Amino acid sequence: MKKIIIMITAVVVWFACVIPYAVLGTSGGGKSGDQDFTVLAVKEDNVKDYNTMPVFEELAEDTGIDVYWTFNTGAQYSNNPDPVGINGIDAIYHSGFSNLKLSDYGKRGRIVAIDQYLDSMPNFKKILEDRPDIAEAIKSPDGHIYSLPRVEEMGLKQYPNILFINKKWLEKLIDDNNLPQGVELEKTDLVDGLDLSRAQFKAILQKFNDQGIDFDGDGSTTNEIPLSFVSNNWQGNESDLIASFGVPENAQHKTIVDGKITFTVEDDNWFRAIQELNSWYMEGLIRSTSYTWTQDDFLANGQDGRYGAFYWWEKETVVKNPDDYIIVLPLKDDDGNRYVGVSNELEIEKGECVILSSCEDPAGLLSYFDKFFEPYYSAQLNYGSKDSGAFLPQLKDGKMLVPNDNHGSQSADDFRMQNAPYGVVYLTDEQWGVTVQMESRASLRLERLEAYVKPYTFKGASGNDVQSIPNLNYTEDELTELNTYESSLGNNITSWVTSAIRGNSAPTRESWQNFLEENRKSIDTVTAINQAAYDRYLTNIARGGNG
Ligand SMILES: [Ca+2]
Repeated sequence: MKKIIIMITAVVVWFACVIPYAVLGTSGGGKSGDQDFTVLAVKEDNVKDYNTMPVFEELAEDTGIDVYWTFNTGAQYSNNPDPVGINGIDAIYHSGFSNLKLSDYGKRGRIVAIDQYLDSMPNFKKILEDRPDIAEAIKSPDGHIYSLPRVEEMGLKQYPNILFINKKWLEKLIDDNNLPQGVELEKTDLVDGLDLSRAQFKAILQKFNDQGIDFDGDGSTTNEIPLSFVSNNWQGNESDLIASFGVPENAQHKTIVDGKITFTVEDDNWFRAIQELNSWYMEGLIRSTSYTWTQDDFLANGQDGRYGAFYWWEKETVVKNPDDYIIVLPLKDDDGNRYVGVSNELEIEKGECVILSSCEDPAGLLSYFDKFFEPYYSAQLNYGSKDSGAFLPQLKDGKMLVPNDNHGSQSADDFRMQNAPYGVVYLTDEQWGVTVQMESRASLRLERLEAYVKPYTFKGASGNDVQSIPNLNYTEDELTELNTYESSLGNNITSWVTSAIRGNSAPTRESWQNFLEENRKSIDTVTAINQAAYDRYLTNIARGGNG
């Protein structure tokens, strides 16, 4: 009945007045009112309507379950303080709920405990049996599972920064006999894996910043940007520049060294890095934009061809002339060593999809979503529908989907952005090369990481690589405490770092110590809670996820 009401405009107006933030009016096209379920998906307008995507049509045919999709943009959705209160929907796809929200809504009975419906979910049930780490990662404090996860294991996310440098600009320095002192390069050296110390790299950036040279040849000698990145972004940030000083930096300034949760900001090498970056900033080698712009701004500006060097996930999306850029090995520190940190970006993501308690047939709806975990559907959700041309028409070896990289004038990125709904997928290590071939750019990135980045992962005193912090499972009290301390600590660190680097003089040791002192309680609390949760995680994984 509720679904029919949605169709009646007059009622919609009344409804929207009574219940602000109702989902009404944001729906896709053509609902006939006879669908089995209505699911709200958070998506931007440039992503195609799920209701007409071939993969969802195929799912409907396969399961006999008809789902009507309605949409919120990210902005609409984030303005809604209580999306679970939206009338007329059975589930939220791309809910993005935090641990705290999942636990809170679950405890109050507003979203469904999915683990109670495993009999209707053979695929998900098997995943939980086969992968105790995933089971552990997606549980809430009360032991229930309140959301369907996204799992995509490619080994890419841990290393989100590669340093690229403009080969043409280096060639110009060589041609003009203008290489900085201490840098000896032949043109034949200018290939992927360029070996530079941080001091040499800085000297090259100083040349790129030389106001007398028009490196990009556009007629202006002052618009070159020596080094570019997006501070505080999940990828393409300056973490590995800081790491080059001998500290396992990442975007959260937090990592696992020898089994211990560790904040990098307390490390003397971290402070030395911030001091040095202040000098790079004052010299104009890095610009204020790197601290203020979004990743879209960074990508748009890269098209102008004025980046001498940049950190990013891959070069192909940043610049129009990727062949002109080569990979620099992680910069050598004064002691001759190279270091990179690992990010905390996870390949198991919680909170992708929640079922509302108002759903009249959770088992039915979950049996539909259970199909999403099959490689054939996961691949299409992740890359776009087979019938939209996301894959080559022929299966390789009779069973493997091969992504189609050729979309005419449309870039692979644009195609995927418009055609792939993402969300609940299960693409694990063992799927690649068996049921789905990795996208060529993903496998290229993996090759680059293996050759030029991963070998330099920071090692603890034990000789083991530092590790990402996995999805940790917190108690309710811990979640509440983290809510109090964690995000404010993150903001404080960002704000101190940004003003220290962009200051008119290098930050003093005293100001750093004061900053640490002011945040001591937060640092210690977050560390202790993370550590306790990590220790439990290790115990539970060892027990096979039955804890
Ligand atoms: Ca220029």
